[in-house]
Amino acid sequence: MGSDLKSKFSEVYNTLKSELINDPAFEFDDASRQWVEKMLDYNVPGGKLNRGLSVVDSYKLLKGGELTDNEIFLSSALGWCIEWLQAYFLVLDDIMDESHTRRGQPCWFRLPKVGMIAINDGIILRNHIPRILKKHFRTKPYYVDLVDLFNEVEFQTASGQMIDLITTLVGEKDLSKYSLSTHRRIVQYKTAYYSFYLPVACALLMFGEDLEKHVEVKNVLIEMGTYFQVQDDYLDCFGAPEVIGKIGTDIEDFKCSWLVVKALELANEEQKKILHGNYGKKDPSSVAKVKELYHTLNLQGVFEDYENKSYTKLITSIEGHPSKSVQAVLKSFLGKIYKRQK
Ligand code: DMA
Ligand code: MG
Ligand code: MG
Ligand code: MG
Repeated sequence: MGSDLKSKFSEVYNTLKSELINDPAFEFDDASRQWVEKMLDYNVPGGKLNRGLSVVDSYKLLKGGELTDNEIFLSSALGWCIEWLQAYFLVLDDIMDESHTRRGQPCWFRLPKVGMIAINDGIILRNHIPRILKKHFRTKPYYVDLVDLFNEVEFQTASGQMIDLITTLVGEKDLSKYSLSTHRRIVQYKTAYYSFYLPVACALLMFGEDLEKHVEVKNVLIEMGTYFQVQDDYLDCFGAPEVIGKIGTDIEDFKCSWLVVKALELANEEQKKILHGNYGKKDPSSVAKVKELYHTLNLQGVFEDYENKSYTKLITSIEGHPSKSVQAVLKSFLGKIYKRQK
């Protein structure tokens, strides 16, 4: 994607922010306006912006030609709605996962002046989305479908987060209950819908398409999202914190991560004992023992193999699609995440 579209995308953030800050709710109230501005700047634009930019990118590939200024603005605004949704989920996810850093800075709730106000900030972020949609898309023929899409995907993500969180209770009782099928269900719901299906679905709706006719596209995107979250699980342990911008907590948190599922699959009885005795413990020596076992089991190699196989499978599914422009959308998205380090 051209740097011109990227800088236009960033400009749209400033427009949307100033509209939200100048809400009548904060009239004559500088303190509230400043809080919202700081909260947005801290939590919304600092990521890779893959999801948001993908809406613009996908729309351009569907159209197959240059975009008008209005099309750039509208596709960017939809992209930002996804970035807002992501910010909302991450602010709350970091509280629930007891994380320390995000995007190379302390998690929002870790700031002394913020603390549990972050919960309400998450709710504010969530409430900004329908306001953006109403302001810019109310008169569009696809407005109802757009609102419905965001509602559905938010529900799916929150459900995935719930399954992610309550599954740790199962694991605490009996770690051997963690399986690839449980993992799959968690990541499909908590990550794949909002990160992969939503950006392309937004572009399709804006292009005048009926989402019901694109079930195949949806299936490929969910596969891609699953692969993306396996990468996230892998990087939680093997990624460099200064590159991924966050310190992993999956081992401490007893998470049903792809790594622990693979470890359980490959471990002998002796090694299983190490897992059962150390997984989900906060003390650094337990965490180190789990990591050492991951190394012994060569989970880096197992992951590399998974990554190569997933890529081949995804490319094959994509090339089976009848439309060349849809193929281009999917390949572009896959290219952004294949072998990612962050
Ligand atoms: C996060 O899963 C999913 C959502 C919906 C925020 P995670 O806790 O593994 O994400 P991260 O590693 O970024 O904290
Ligand atoms: Mg987390
Ligand atoms: Mg989480
Ligand atoms: Mg993670």
